[in-house]
Amino acid sequence: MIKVYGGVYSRANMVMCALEALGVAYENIPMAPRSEPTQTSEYRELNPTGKLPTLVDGDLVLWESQAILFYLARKYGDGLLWVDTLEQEADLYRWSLFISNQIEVPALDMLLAVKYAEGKPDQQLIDAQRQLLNRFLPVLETHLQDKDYLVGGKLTVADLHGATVISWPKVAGFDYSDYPAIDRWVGRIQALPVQEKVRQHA
Ligand SMILES: N[C@@H](CCC(=O)N[C@@H](CS)C(=O)NCC(=O)O)C(=O)O
Repeated sequence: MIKVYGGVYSRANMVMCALEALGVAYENIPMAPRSEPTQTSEYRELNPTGKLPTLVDGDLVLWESQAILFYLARKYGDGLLWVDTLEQEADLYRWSLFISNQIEVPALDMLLAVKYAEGKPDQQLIDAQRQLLNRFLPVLETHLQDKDYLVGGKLTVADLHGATVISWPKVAGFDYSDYPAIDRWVGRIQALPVQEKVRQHA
């Protein structure tokens, strides 16, 4: 059976949501980021970065969450969570990579700056991340204005990854009122029944 290393409060969440949506059985090995089990030689043999998630599917050992999502949709989707044409596939890569290259770092840094601040968040750092987010979020806002999903008019792995990343600054208090289309899209993806199923692993 497929194994997913990483708990629900890590990027393994997206991987489990994809597996639930695809109806593929899996075993979850819940590990917290930077926890001791992620630093063992056994785990590092699977994932030399010591990070989460890692997927094991038969002989295939795969890390990097987007690579895992693309693999699962292509291998098990039969059209689900993926797009139908090469052009749409290019569009899926475009939006997924745009989010991971331009938005993921400031989104995560903002979340961590608040989560580990022990009541004293570094306001300068948070303001710098806010500036970066405000540079790129308008592009996504315009794109989503007339769409329910990022690409192809259907739910894909790009939505599962993207909406998770975009939700992190909100936890840190980032105000999305200037980005109503993004806010609606994140809410739509977070309300998917698969999200509730995965939360039950918590
Ligand atoms: N680009 C990697 C990032 C992986 C990552 O940073 N995972 C977090 C958990 S969500 C982690 O394990 N962090 C531990 C660390 O930074 O050492 C991916 O998408 O898989």
